[in-house]
Amino acid sequence: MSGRERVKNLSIHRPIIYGNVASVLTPKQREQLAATAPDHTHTWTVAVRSAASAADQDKDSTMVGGADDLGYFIKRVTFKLHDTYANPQRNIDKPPFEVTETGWGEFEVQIKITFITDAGEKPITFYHHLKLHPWAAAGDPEIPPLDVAVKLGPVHSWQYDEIVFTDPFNTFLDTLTKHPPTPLPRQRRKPVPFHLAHMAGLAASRGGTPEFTGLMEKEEAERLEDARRTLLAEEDKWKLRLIEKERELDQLKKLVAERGK
Ligand code: SLL
Repeated sequence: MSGRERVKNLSIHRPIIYGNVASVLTPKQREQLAATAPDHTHTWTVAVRSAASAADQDKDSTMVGGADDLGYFIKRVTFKLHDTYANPQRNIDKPPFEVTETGWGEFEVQIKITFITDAGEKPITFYHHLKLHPWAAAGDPEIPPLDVAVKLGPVHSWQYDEIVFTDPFNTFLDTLTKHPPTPLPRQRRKPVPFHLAHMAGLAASRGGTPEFTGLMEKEEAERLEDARRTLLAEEDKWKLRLIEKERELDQLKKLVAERGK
């Protein structure tokens, strides 16, 4: 058999991350924006990247993910920004799939990924809360002032996800298998900067430039498995309750019928 057809009962996935990094504007940057956007306080980059970070990164790099060029299966990423931005719909048609801007506020970014035509797949949409302000310590929701935030360094907020293609077209499957994703490292390769080490355990994106690892992937899988088990147990519990209630109802109906006699 030849020609383009779907390969049944097969699914293949590609790990991606989407999210943003943000930094407080330097005095020089603020000066440059004084005439056009005097209220802007931050510069940020929102992006869709491969999950693995490049191994040969500079130790000061704040780049998260992006080891692989995703252009082999992604045709376009559309970032829909807040309406306060000029041309809020930004279409990015080649890697890197990202938008860098300056601004003053956090908002929800709509991220639509369109696949190459050969994929024959519908676009998928993610939503990301653009994060500018430092992650609050537990129980302290205050936004620190800019002079404090600047000392904490860039703020990262990234989400790991896997794009799953089910019953892919044979030609698309070929394209995908020709581009295996860079595996995630088992553990973080970048040390957490000393002054942030006390926060390192709180969240994946705290304490320096984060990196997605195989260990995190495993932990996420375990969390999902736990959740699945809990759901199944809940389902069983409610099924039992339902059976009990149905029995009760039957008995009551019988009682009513007998009384009516
Ligand atoms: C808020 N929901 O009300 C948010 C909106 C808007 C962000 C944040 C600047 C745009 C521009 C900008 O940061 N907009 O001046 O081009 O807080």
